[in-house]
Amino acid sequence: MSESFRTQVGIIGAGPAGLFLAHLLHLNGIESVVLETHTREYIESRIRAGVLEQGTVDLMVEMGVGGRMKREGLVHDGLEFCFSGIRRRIDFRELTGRGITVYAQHEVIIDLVAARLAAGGPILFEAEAVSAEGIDGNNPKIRFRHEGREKEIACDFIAGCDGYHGVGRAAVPDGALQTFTRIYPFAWLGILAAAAPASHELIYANHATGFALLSMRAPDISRLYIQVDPEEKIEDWSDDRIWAQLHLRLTSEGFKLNEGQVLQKGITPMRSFMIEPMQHGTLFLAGDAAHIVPPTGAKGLNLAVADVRVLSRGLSEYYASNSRSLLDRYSEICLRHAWKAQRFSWWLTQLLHRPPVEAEFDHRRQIAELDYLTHSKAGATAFAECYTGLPLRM
Ligand code: RFL
Ligand code: PHB
Repeated sequence: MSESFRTQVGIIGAGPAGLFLAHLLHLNGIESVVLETHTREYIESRIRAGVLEQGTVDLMVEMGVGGRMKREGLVHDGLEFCFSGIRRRIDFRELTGRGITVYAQHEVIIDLVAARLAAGGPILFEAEAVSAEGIDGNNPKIRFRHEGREKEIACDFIAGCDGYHGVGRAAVPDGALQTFTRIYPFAWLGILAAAAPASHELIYANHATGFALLSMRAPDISRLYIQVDPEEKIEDWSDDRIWAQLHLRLTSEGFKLNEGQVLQKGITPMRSFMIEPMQHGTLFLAGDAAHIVPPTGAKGLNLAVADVRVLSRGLSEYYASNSRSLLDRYSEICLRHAWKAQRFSWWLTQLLHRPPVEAEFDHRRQIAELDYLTHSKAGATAFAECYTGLPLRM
């Protein structure tokens, strides 16, 4: 017989979705257990996203986990587009009254794990969920492996916060989910470098040879990306070759890229993926388990947070008044928000990357659109609204 536990909400995955959810539930007096395949050290050092929308920042502060982010996060009031050898700035603050904060995803994870442990809430590390069962009924279970044994958690609800490759989504019966996918014909090669960022704000570059992005993690650490073919191998990209492409693609008047030791590098494929609906019975899918956006719009982490804001409200309503009215609309509310972020991420991706066919036509079309976008107040405002984050309407 396997060991068995009971909780109110069983959460698979200690990424942003799972950890935000666990803490939001805790603040509403709801018990949960978080299962995470990896070790604490691994999830606290995994290099991922960097851009927090204002709504995510505000939520961290409200939840009491925003102290370090407020001190160390880099607040940006705008960003620049670089094209045809020039740079043009979009001022978020002036156009929308909002900004973004650059604060690494793994720092958010560090803050949330600390808050979770301080609150005495269980996170089981090196605990791999094997299956989610009984989701059509009121007593679902998660079976998992931990400390060399098979164990299970019985709960009222399961939150599948286990990313694109997780087991949560696989629990939904065949035919109950529709999936929507777009694979892009390019990937991002990203580096973390011990170099002072050459600009205070992010620079998104459209160059005839392909996309490049300058971002940062700290006053002495740059985060840089270039578009590459998805078949490329990281071994074929020496540091010199990467720097040469970054210099070329970010070329513009008065700009000088700072080089430094490359601390980490990797290639990430790009895809758009959505499922409908995001819930089935007593299972709710959140974050990358339900949708993947290309990184161009910097939306993935923020969407994960938006989902669990809705889910935690729905669960709080359920435990306070036994009503499923908000829970039953979970998928509808999240999808409405997520499709808008998907649309924005897709649009920005096609605006900035060099496609493998008819690239010359597209390049001229892209430059015309960037010229319009950065000169038209209406165009720039629409961009700034989406980049800093559209309101979540419940
Ligand atoms: P995560 O972060 O993948 O967390 C899922 C967790 O579940 C665990 N897990 C399991 N645990 C137990 N049992 C199982 N069977 C399990 N299967 C999986 C995993 O180990 C993991 O810890 O998903 P979540 O919480 O939905 O969060 C999503 C975000 O991580 C993701 O969308 C962003 O990182 C995407 N993203 C960006 N998002 C932004 O909002 N702004 C950005 O600037 C941004 N830049 C990026 C990005 C993603 C990138 N990569 C590497 C994909 C830049 C890059 C390069
Ligand atoms: C990052 O800093 O890692 C980053 C910034 C903007 C993006 C994607 C990633 O669109």
